[in-house]
Amino acid sequence: MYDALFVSDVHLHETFPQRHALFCAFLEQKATQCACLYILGDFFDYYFGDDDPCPYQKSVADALKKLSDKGVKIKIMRGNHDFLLADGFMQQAGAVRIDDPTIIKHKDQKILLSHGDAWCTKDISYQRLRKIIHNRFLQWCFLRLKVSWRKYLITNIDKKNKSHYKSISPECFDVVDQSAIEALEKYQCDTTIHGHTHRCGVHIYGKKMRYVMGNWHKNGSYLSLNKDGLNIHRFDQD
Ligand SMILES: [Mn+2]
Repeated sequence: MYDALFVSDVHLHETFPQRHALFCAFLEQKATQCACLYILGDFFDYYFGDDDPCPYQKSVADALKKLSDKGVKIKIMRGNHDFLLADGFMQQAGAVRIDDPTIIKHKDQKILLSHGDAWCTKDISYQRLRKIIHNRFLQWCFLRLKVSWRKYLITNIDKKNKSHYKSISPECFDVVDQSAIEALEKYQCDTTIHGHTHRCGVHIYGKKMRYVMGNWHKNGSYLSLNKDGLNIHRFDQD
């Protein structure tokens, strides 16, 4: 039994049925073994609002609800792909939304949870976009638009973002170590867990640690937390 499991960047979408099946297998086989499942952003590849009548969203919420009905707590943070995830989805899924960043306590350790994109500080134009998409007032206005308009605008932002990534060097969209260290110091944590970059691994800064989760494009990636600490795992379907 684990105290918590962590995933991020599952990037679920109805056009990726294998990924969906892989994540559902994880929910049934692994997530039942933990007290709390944390989803740290980019759970959906696209998300146009809780009022989107798309049946796919409902099927994902139902899969999470099955897990929460078994007594597992589910906590979800928004990423840059699903910044419109809100309480309507959380209710359907039996989940609770958490802020970015969030601090959790485990024994005498404080762990900083984040999506991680706020620390990609070399990418100035992305940081500008990030401020816009997470602005509460702009989100409120955006949610007043018809779902079809939101779809049009979000897919266009995404297209621009993808071409932007092609035009910059790979280290430009990685987390800047110094930015992560500053956040760890600010919140007085020794460890952080995040996703976003899809560069699964562990970074050590003296006594401080940064755990990065991978994406779910081919196989699953998750982190476990129990009395022995944190461990990175890969998840494959049997
Ligand atoms: Mn992301």
